Amino acid sequence: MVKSIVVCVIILLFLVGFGKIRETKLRTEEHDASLKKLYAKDFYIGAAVNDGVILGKNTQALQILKKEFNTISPENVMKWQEIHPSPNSFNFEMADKYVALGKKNNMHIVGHTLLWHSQIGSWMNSVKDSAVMANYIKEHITTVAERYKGKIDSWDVVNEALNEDGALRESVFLKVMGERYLEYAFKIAEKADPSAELYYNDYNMWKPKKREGAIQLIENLQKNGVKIHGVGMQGHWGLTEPSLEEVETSIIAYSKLGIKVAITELDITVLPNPWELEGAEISQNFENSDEMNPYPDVLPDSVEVQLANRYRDIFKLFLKHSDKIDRVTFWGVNDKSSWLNNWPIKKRTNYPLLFDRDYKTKKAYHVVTGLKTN
Ligand code: 9MR
Repeated sequence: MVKSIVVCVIILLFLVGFGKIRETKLRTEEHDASLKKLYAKDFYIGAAVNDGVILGKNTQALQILKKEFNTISPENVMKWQEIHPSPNSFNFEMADKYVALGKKNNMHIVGHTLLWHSQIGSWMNSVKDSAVMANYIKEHITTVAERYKGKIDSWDVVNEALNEDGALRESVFLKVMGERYLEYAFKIAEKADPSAELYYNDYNMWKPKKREGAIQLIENLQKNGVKIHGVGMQGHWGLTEPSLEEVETSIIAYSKLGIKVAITELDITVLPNPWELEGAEISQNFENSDEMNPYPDVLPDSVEVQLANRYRDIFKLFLKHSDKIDRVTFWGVNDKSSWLNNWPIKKRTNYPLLFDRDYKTKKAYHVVTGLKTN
């Protein structure tokens, strides 16, 4: 009797001890893990940064950024409206700080974006003359790209020039200058900074018709001898859409054009989608309601697992094509600051990234790192 009690106590002590060792090991692994280190041989891995990170005010986000990521994108500070608010004035204060942050931490620095119909200087919308439009575009791209010459590694030269059906978007640039604005923008960017990589960037780049349109756009540039180094697939995706097959088909198709593929703005929404909304067309906005905001306090475990599985599948696919993919960038550091809390419905609680509102790693983080450690 006494003997069996002693044996039981020994076994119990052993189990407790083992548990402690395992717990410590897990904690150490979490502490040591780093996305950028684990994926160093596959692709750059990054995050878009906002004012709080750039100014160093959000110290927790900054800590994550330095530990986990080796490339940054400016979520807003390089957009036309921010950097060039009126025809004769430029405001480089935040953009300079953004570039300094990247340099200080030895990161691959992305410029986003030189030409986008949205967030553009308001006067641009009333330009009617093609030569005047061309001059404004030239002045803008030249001034910005020359300032950061040799510092920005990769520019999103043109952003979101396509409709969902693959035709060119009726932007003010297209209306006033015609198709040639695309070639024009890339040529000016190349002249301003010949060492920077030049990208075309858009959402829903997995959709077959949009893919065809993008391929045509890129081939037209190439046919005319215009330099383009890569294509950005933004990656504002959901738990089930797009299918991995569509994403894969696009990665392969773009790569066949002889250019790099980057996943430039990755986030996975877990919230209901009003109507049949897809992508990131920011002019769309809808009413908030309890039904549309089902997890205001906490994400149920079942959905967190779904999100983790989705990230696992997506990263497996990225790894399979790491020879074609140059970079994977998340659109934000953690859930709290994601644009998806305010789009397409304002003031919801979304959970699209790998770090939660308390700057802690989520299950999704552990599966993404786990793919490289297990
Ligand atoms: O995340 C950005 C958000 O804070 C801005 O309000 C919005 C408008 O400038 O742009 C968001 O970023 C967009 C990016 O620049 C281009 N692709 C779609 C992104 C999400 O709308």
